[in-house]
Amino acid sequence: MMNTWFSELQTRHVSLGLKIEDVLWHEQTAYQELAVLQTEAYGRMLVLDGAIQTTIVDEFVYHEMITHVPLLFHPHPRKVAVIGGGDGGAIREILKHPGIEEAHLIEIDEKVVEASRRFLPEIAEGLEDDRAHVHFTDGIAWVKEARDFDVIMVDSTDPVGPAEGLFVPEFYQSIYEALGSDGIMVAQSESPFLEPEIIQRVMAGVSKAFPVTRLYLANVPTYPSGLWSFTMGSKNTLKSPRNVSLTTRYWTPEIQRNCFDLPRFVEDLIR
Ligand code: AG3
Repeated sequence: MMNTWFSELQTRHVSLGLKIEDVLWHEQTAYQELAVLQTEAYGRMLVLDGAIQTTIVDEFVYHEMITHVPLLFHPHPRKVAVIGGGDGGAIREILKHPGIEEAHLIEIDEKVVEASRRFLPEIAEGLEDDRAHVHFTDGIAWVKEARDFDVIMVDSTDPVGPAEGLFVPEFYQSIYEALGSDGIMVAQSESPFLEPEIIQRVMAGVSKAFPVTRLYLANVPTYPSGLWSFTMGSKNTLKSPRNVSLTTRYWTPEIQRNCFDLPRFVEDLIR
């Protein structure tokens, strides 16, 4: 393949093009179109229904930020769950925290885990840990039965297709009920540049269920616009984050301390 490009149509008017060296896997699963591509610039990359999910080069940003920020606001996280996130990157980061006893992954599409284990082992490695439990089932139904979780992270695809039901107020309410008394949730909530109304929708939905709601950002170059958001909900007032020494590449204690400092236009968006 001499000059082959993959481009994600991020909106009707914006696309990101990456030069492809190889197609490692491509199939229509029961839920979505799955591809693992070898890119020149970002290494191996997982794509679902045409949307870039993760790449070897920049995955650390998203996986560190979706996990460490909420985990360090919880006083003693032991039992946590990731809804979606079949690549396993969030689980790998969660397991860096000393007190974790159980890290559950609830992924609807078995093929995402299979492809990640095979082609993205650096990301999926956490899934082989004894504390990791993988459930191939619908996250919405699973959360309704779950109880006493400390932190729940919604590591979903965009709110179209299989993930649509992960962006509605009823789902955040079920998460609230699945959490213990110090419970915290976080959900990936898209780009403030390209999808501001999704951020507003997630914020509104999470604040219906949780008394405390916060937004924070991180720079993920392969996601639409490169600026990404996470919406956190907490049952209690947030205290200062705990101090834990973690080996990371994006997250720092300083980023954690200042994570709720937002650019003016993002503050305005969620006011
Ligand atoms: N889940 C969030 C990906 C959303 C990206 N959207 C897009 N490319 N249009 C990432 C899964 C990583 N564990």
